[in-house]
Amino acid sequence: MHPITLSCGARTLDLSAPVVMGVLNVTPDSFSDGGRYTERDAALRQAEQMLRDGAAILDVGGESTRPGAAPVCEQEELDRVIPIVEALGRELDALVSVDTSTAAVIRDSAAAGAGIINDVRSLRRPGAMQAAAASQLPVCLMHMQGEPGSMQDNPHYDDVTAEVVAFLREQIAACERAGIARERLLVDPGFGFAKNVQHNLLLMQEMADLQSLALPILIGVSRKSLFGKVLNRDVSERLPGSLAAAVMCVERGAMIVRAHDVKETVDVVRFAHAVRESQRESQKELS
Ligand code: 7PM
Repeated sequence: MHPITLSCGARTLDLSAPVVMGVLNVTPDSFSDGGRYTERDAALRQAEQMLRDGAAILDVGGESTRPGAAPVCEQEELDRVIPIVEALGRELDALVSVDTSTAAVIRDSAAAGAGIINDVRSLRRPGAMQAAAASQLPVCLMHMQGEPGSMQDNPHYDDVTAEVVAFLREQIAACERAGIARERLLVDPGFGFAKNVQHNLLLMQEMADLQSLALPILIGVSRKSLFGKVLNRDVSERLPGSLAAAVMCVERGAMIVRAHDVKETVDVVRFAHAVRESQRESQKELS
């Protein structure tokens, strides 16, 4: 199977057990004009708490991937993301992933000390593949049909899981052609991205099929609208659903769980892993 550690620039990620990736908000404070300072401070405090709660990775993004979100211009994304990436590495020694699709942000993030590139567009934007190859960093490839702006309009699949696996297989091949070694890749089925409720549920049920790609699997379900639709819960009430889904994904092979509620997610991920490991332990006793 895939290796148990992942080399992430200056840092190493231990994947002998599943880990939690904390989602760090770096939304700009539009009400204070010298805001960049307060923004960075707030992000650092939130990051410290997530690390204390057991996050192995901190995911930093410019909030441009939400459905219907206005695209952020390149300079704005750089200004938001790069100082945070730099501070998290230097001041907290954190392993940082950068949620970006932009070549310049990939390049500058790597130079600022980021450890993982997390691209919901799987390096399909111009120059992104080359920038990721040059960065030497691991890359998370995520499945999405279409673009964030229009993706929820009317997604269609004949077989959602098979199409997700086929898409990821193609992106892996494209990365290898561009000089990104297979050992540097992670895969993500992209829950909530251009998928209706039935697509998301079936994809979760069949998620173990992604293990055929033989790469570490990352998933993000935290607080997504899926729980709003299935459980009729507002975004502030989606933690139980998110935790149940995290457990189910770990049972089906997920090794990195992206989440807002780090402390709670770390507990359920550890417990799901302990149950999975008990089988291995009893097999060891028998042999
Ligand atoms: C709808 C969809 C609302 C997505 C909000 C989001 C993922 C990610 C995001 C994910 C990876 C959110 C997001 N989701 N990166 N970035 N996997 N790799 O919940 O599922 O913050 S954005």
